[in-house]
Amino acid sequence: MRKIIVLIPTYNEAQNIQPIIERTFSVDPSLSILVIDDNSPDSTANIVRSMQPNFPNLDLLVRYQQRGFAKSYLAGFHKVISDNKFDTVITMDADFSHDPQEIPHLIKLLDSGADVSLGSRHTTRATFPGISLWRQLLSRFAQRYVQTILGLHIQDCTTGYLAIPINVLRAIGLNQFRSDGYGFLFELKFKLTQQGFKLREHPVKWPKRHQGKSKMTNKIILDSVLLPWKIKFS
Ligand SMILES: Nc1nc2c(ncn2[C@@H]2O[C@H](COP(=O)(O)OP(=O)(O)OP(=O)(O)O)[C@@H](O)[C@H]2O)c(=O)[nH]1
Ligand SMILES: [Mg+2]
Repeated sequence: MRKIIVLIPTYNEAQNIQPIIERTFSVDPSLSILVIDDNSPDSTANIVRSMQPNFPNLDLLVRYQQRGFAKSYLAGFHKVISDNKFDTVITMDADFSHDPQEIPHLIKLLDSGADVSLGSRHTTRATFPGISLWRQLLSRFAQRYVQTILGLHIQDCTTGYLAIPINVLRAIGLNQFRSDGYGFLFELKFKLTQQGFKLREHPVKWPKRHQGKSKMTNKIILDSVLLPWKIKFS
């Protein structure tokens, strides 16, 4: 029986955090959850604290340094490795873009021999309820762009919905990441592939965020243009 922890990075997710935690535990009460919050001004962390008495498997890491998506995940990975209580990590957004009901499917792929499994949005069976055409096109363009530059043989290089065994995380060198934002997601897959790990994909829906604001900005999109080249030649 795997010991699984779901990592959820949050920045201003006060409207989503309670329902996503409840939904995740309803899928499998034996899961654990670690919320990694960047000291959100909307008090997301306080909502998590208020839930902890009812959910003993709910952990919280609040970061007070400069906020960052990649830094948050890396801090979460380091914590899970040093806690040494789990053997598998799931990475999942707080905003319901990743349906927790897919977790058992991601785990099934690991059990059937994948080193890492991905919830992929661009497979033929995936659907995009409520996602604007612009966002779908951007995501498809990013996929082609990153896939071509980094030579990744996967259909969703930018998905943030992954299941990763801890021994794989230990092997990839968590101190050598170049990216700070969402580019972390393709850098992670590049490192995994380079080290020979077998990535397998499970088609998932990609619903738009339930509540709250996106943290995606034009600057983030522009910064991501050079990043695949930097990663390739680093
Ligand atoms: N800790 C932390 N979490 C972040 C940061 N930026 C984004 N997140 C979280 O990362 C997840 C993905 O961010 P989103 O804003 O949903 O990005 P997206 O999915 O590309 O965009 P939308 O779904 O359109 O909102 C969410 O759970 C965010 O709260 C950050 O700087 N620090
Ligand atoms: Mg989102």
